[in-house]
Amino acid sequence: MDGVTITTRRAAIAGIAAAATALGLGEIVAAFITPLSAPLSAVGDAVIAISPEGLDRWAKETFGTADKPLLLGGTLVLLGVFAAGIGILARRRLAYGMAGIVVFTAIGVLSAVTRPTAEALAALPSVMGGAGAAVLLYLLLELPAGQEPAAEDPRMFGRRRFMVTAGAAVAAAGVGGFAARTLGQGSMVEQARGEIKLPAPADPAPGLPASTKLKVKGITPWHTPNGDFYRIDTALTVPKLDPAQYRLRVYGRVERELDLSYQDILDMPLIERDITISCVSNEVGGPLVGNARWLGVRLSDILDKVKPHKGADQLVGRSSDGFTAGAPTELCRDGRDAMLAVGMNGEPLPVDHGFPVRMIVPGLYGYVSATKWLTELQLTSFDDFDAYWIPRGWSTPSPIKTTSRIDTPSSSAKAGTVTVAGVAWAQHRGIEAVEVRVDNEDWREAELAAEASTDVWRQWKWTWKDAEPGTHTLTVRAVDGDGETQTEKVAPVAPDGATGLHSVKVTVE
Ligand SMILES: Nc1nc2c(c(=O)[nH]1)N[C@H]1C(S)=C(S)[C@@H](COP(=O)(O)O)O[C@H]1N2
Ligand SMILES: [Mo]
Repeated sequence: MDGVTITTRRAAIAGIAAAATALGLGEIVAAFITPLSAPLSAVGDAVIAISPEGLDRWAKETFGTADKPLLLGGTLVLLGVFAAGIGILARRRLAYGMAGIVVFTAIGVLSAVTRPTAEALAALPSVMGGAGAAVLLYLLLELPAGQEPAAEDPRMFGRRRFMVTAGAAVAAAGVGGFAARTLGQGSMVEQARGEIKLPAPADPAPGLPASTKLKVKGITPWHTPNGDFYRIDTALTVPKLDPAQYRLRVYGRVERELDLSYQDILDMPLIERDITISCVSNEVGGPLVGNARWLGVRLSDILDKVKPHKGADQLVGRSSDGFTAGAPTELCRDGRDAMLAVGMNGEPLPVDHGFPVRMIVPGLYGYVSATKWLTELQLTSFDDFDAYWIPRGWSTPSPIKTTSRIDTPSSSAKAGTVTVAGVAWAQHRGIEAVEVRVDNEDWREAELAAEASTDVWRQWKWTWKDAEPGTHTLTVRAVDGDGETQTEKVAPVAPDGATGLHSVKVTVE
């Protein structure tokens, strides 16, 4: 070989640098189209979309809400390994490396153009990223190989040039890509959100008696602050909708279609209600539940305007990213406070929780009702359309299971008097009683906070007077507003919600 020697290690680094450059360039180009078309987002989203229901559920159960960072991290590690391989192949023959880049570009392009919301130019970020990677690989591997070695120290010359080229490319793509992510659409939407002044509700939330909230250390706060509210969705990159451009289309089996702007929605009479929402994937005792004060338009007001046809028994909410959830039309207008929410705990919906508009239906799990980033309401039937989670093994809408949770103590307590406390929920039926059991003793009636409405959870507490040293098991169960006692029968989260009783093991000292 007569040019500068290229070591395997250097070839691997060249491959990784080319991949990093491709991702950064892709982010920059995507900032001018839509963040969802960036190669990493597009591929991640495609993986979520095609992953079989079992894998999806496994990821949720194993990683909880950390599944997205893990998916991204895993994708990056895999990409790094392949990129190093491409570099090594390119060292043997540049054409091999180029072929590898073409394959990866194709994966990016295919992922981007098959997203349900793909824009016309969705392929461009991956194509430009791939082109950038090809150029860099050529500069790093082919040019130096053909070049005359410098007289004094051939290795030195080659190494410096290599490091500068690779470093500059990765740094430029990295800084540019990061800037594109943070200064692009996302920050514009955050700014627009910050400038919104929500109108006062025509029908404010009913006043709460002081006794709605218990003063117990360690109990779940009655209102969940927005920053602590659980988040569940399939979005790897959260949709950022500009309220100025926002449209909500109401169509399907209706007498009259509607097309509303964000302002049109704000101009309608707004109601304000405390409503507890929960996720069907919540394990017994789990954290996927929260209570917020929502501000929004009654769904029945919207439905009265469009006049659904007979047989349009399903109201499907579709989000800007293609997710769908379908609720029974009748239930959305049976007098309950089903709404299109624009506000959450006194501020515009946070972007993570569906800004600018989402659906909330008291008494239904989120996956069949609570579409975030809502852009379409479609009147159809359950026979004609399956929403997102239905073909993935989850059932059509069914009532939320009666659930109770012990918040405190969590694992240890001091002997003597111990306050046991938590929350219980059975939205739209309400909670009538909560009972606590120590080990295998009798069930004891807990004290309940006042009921704000049947659509919210109730805090409860029970004073354990004579906690003796040792390990004890505390168990809780609730009775719902229909007088039904929470079942101790254990069921998994799929297909329609977990059952069983929440227990904690407490070491008393
Ligand atoms: N667009 C969109 N909306 C969605 C989802 C989703 O994946 N995408 N997930 C639903 C599910 S399963 C739940 S439990 C709730 C969670 O709402 P939160 O993230 O505001 O708590 O949102 C619902 N709305
Ligand atoms: Mo959910």
